[in-house]
Amino acid sequence: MCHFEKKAREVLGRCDVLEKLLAFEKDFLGKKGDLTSFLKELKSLSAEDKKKIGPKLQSIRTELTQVLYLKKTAFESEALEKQLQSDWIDVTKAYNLQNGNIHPVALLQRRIETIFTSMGFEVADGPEVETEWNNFDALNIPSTHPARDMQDTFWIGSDASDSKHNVVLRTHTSNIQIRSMLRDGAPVRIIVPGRVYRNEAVDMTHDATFYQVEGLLVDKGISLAHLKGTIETMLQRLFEKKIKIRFRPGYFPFVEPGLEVDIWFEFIDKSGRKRSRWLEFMGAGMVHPNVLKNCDVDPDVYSGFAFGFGLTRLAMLRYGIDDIRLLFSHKKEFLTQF
Ligand code: FA5
Repeated sequence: MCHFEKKAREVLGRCDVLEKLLAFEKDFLGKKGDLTSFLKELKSLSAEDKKKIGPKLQSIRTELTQVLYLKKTAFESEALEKQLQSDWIDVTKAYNLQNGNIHPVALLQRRIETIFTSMGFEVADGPEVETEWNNFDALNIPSTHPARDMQDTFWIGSDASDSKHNVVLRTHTSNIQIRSMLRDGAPVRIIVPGRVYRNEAVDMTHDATFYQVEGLLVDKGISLAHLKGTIETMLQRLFEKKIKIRFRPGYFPFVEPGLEVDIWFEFIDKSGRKRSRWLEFMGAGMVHPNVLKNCDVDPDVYSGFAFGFGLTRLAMLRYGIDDIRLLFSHKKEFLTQF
């Protein structure tokens, strides 16, 4: 038995692959294995020998079985690890992943922000869900004013008696003129790119949700000449060439005088001919004294200009898009062109 035990330990020690281990299990511990035969032979022994040898055989069996089990699980997990390594597949390859690209309106917004910040403007932001007072009244557009009809909006909640609590979707980014001056006073130099809403019939050039950029500069001694220089600089940097502009009288209740700014626009028509014409580009003017007063800024000390243009319309112009609806149609073929 001593000899058997020694041999079994040696063979088990030499089992360096799973196959050898399985062979050992069969030869020593299996149904017809050596140890099993010893155990069977116990029957023919005397009661005294049975007592002596039986427990010893059992303890050898337990020990060998345990070592065998430990070795077996080690080999199995090693084999599994190898298989996992060789069978590894990149499941993401099943998808045709493509890089996204920046939306043309966002692209233009970034360029405009870079241009204005280099001129010392800050980029301001604010809520799209706004009080009636910030969107209209404070901008010199009381509820009885006909200018309200030009910017019909979506009412979120209204009690008609209190414009500071009535809530609307903002119709323009001019609301941030009010918020900015009420918070920081003057001087102020900001641009406000952002989304605005109008209760509008949608067509090729009108959407009910679109983007604008507001500009506001208030300081001592500001005049229309500063406005002209600022707009010309922006256009020259945006279109990478000098752009001719002209001022026409325009009406916005929150500026006085109010202006429409046109740009001289050169383009190639459908028949391939070079064409040019004046194109309406933005509303602008000197900030109305009533607006300054509504924001606790003294109009006898400060003056300023404000302007606002449609960022979505500018994207159409810049990239030659003739239907505004394409921009937010989420069509990949269209959006990946920019
Ligand atoms: C305004 O919204 C004024 N707040 C602009 C302003 C600011 C004037 C500061 C003076 C001083 P207006 O309603 O014209 O103005 O809109 C400005 C621009 O938004 C338009 O020139 C146009 O480019 C764009 N826009 C207006 N309505 C739509 C629409 N439905 N869809 C797309 N773009 C539009």
